[in-house]
Amino acid sequence: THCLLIGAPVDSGQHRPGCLMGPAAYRTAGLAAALQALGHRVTDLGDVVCNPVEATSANPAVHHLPETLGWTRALAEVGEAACVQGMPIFLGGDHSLALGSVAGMAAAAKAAGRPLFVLWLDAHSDFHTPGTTVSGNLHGTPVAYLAGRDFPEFPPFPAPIPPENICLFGIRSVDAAEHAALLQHEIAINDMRVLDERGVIAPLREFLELVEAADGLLHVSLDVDFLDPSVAPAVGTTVPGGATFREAHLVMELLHESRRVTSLDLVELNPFLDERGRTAHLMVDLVASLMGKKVFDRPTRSFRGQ
Ligand code: DIR
Ligand code: MN
Ligand code: MN
Ligand code: MN
Repeated sequence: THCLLIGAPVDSGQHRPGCLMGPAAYRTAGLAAALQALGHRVTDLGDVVCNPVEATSANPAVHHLPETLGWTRALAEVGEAACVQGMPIFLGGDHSLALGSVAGMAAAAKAAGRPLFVLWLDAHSDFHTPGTTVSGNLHGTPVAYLAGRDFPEFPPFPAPIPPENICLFGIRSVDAAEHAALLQHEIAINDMRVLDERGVIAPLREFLELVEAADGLLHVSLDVDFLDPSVAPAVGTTVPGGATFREAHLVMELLHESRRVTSLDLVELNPFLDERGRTAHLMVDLVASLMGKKVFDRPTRSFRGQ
């Protein structure tokens, strides 16, 4: 695979400074070398630059709207262009970057005449609109944007993604307005209760079978807080009870085996909240699993006793 690294030092979708250091942390933790070691070709497109777009929201809680609009436009453009060359990997940056990354993937999918599917690995449902957000943090809105909900301040989403093509996975923090809106949509909601009961394999395979049956493209959006804070502490919005190290690697290995993933976001890493790049290294290891590395790369025969 030709991997295209797209630096997205987005810090405007929430209030705690630090996500802008994410792209540098992934590079420092050796993301490119890890991909090359697996036989992939890597091109680092550098960091995207944001030109703010003047605008105001009807909801006074919404902050940094001009920056977020600027990132959305720039990342959609860079992402759509990158799709033609290979697999875009967006190095965030807070999750508001997905307003742009998924818009770019949707435009590319539409041009290619292929259906786009989205797997959202996150503690949060990110299903607010600019009208319903209470925190005003636009990192809590991208799923609503890609599902085609009301975003009057934003460019129309290129090809809204049908709810049955969206899968929320690992969620355990949903605000009241998000909950009410999710009940109106047929989005697959694999919250932690479902994963406790069924494990990660069955629900993920069900979704991957839909992607396969439709010959779809698959965008994966990996929020650091999908993981339990005990293994991934460097994120501003930790929520207890997340995916374990083993569950997260299993998800990545299943995704690799599906051969379906065509683009990826790495979001919400705040390297300032960490020691020695621990969380950045874990994220790099997870990307390696997604791209073909086994956690324990034993020869197959050692499992067969010969
Ligand atoms: C909360 C937290 N639902 C909000 N959201 C996210 O502020 O809207 N935290 N995405 O990571
Ligand atoms: Mn601020
Ligand atoms: Mn998120
Ligand atoms: Mn989150």
